[in-house]
Amino acid sequence: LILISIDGQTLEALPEESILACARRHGIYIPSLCELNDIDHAPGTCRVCMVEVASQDQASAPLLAAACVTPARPGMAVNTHSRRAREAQRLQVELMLADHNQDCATCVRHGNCELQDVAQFVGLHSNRFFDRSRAMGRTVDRSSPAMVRDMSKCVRCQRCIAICRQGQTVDALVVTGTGLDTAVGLHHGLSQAESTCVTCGQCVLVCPTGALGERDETDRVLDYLFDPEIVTVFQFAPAVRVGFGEEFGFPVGTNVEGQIIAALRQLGADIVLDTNFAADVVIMEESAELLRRLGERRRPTFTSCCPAWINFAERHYPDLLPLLSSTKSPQQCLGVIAKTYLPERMGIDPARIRVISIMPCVAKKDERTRPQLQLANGMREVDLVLTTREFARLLKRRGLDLRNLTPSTFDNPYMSAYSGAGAIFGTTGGVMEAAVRTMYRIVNGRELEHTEVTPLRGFEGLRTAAVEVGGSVGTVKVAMAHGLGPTRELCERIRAGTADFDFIEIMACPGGCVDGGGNLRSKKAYRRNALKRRDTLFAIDRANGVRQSHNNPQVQALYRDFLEQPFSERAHQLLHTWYSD
Ligand code: HC0
Ligand code: SF4
Repeated sequence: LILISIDGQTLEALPEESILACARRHGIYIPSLCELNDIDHAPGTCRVCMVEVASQDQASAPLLAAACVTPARPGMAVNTHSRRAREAQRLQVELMLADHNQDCATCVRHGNCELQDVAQFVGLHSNRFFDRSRAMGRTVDRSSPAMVRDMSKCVRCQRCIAICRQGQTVDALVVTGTGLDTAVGLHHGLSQAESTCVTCGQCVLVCPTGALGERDETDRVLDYLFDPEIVTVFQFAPAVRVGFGEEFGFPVGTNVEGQIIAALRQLGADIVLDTNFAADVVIMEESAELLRRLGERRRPTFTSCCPAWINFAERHYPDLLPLLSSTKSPQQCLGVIAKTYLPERMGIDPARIRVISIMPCVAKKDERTRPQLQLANGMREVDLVLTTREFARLLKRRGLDLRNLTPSTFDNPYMSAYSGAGAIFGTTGGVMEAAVRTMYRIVNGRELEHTEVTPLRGFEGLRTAAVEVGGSVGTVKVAMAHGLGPTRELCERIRAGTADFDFIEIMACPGGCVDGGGNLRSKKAYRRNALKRRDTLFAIDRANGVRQSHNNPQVQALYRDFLEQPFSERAHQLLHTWYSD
């Protein structure tokens, strides 16, 4: 038993526990910035968590120590708010702000910044050392179509490096320079676009300030909305409806689909469609593709709807690219169908249409700029992508509060209905389960008896299962990975020839899209809400009268009136793509 005293209270500490962790566990607040417990990160670089520790012999003066890296020892007496501790904490924040971009009002993180929080906590009212030329001389990397890396706002906490290196195993980021020139950069001095970064956005989720963020495109959306010549077509992803309410004070995991539709109409959207509809279309194409490949004994097949996974495969495992399904992602399929089939049905000039996606994803922004994802006339399939964070900003810019809106429903008769299978795309294992439901029907001519394929629903980073599809196909061996650490493990096994799978689902973000890198940011927390959001997706599926993609009546109409059948010449031309190594 380790007993220590913090601010006069005798408390029990765990073996190897730091003063900070012990204090936090007992509800005592010590300001901190670089540390992030959820990813086991305590580099001791910011030193905001300074506390006074009485010396054991009582003879000498108390020592100042950083609470995050000082282990609790028996008999230790800690003071978190003596005058000396408070002054040390304040000095650290002041020094950190000495070369920090002070233009807070223009920062994407304004009002939601952990540095602002600690500055308030330590009572910093002025900055004696601010050096504008040093702060503003730091690198701002805008090379990526998806992300901006602004080193004038970096506090060198290294959380981004930790999540990219240990969490995602991409290891794109590295500490550069020394002393006052210390910064975070890409290996070999490359820009974000040239580097091995796959724009998964996990580093953005853990950044405490506005140093990392998506490329903000809210203004371009407003331009489209206010242009009378343009027909704005919005889509939002499966996971957005269960992760967005939190920004406006709804409980975690609340389904705010109806409020999002209402908000889009208030913004002036001309047509509101659902990415879930396109997820059903993807299942039609992907299941047919998979069965065809199984017939040709080509295995395994990887899903290809997650754009950060495509980036990862292209940059880290190009030899595996032939294994990826050629079916485009739901975001892109929706864009294509909205610029071909929809205008034909609705009598709109396709040249006037702009498709705008709202995604819990950063990589969807660079997916839409891929040269191979254009229509034959050079039009982009998708014109703009907003992350969930930008969508929240957009609503605030227009004075809209989700709580004050009466939920609405989709009303487009061609591209907004979805099945339960489309809805569960937003969580790990969802694409696999949706595909199994449809493959079973194709092979057996009847529906799967137990619609919910529970063996696919675990949450471990890498899961495997054997699914009985029957008929000529028999048992299908499947694997599902979420997060790029488990994905790398699987890719290595495939490369080495030691894996035996038919179909593999990959989601680059740990948790899948419900915890995607474009989602709302939390402070001092990482990945706490995925399971509640996922439960709501499963509930949406359960409540849906139509649970299989092939039974979606609007999907049936699309094939009857336009595409003919999965893999028809037109379907192939519009809904399939290729990857570049
Ligand atoms: Fe996803 Fe998707 S499920 S990647 O996670 O497949 O972002 O939600 O929109 O495209 O549908 C994200 C979520 C999507 C796509 C879909 C897929
Ligand atoms: Fe690493 Fe992902 Fe951040 Fe790129 S976006 S630097 S891959 S964590």
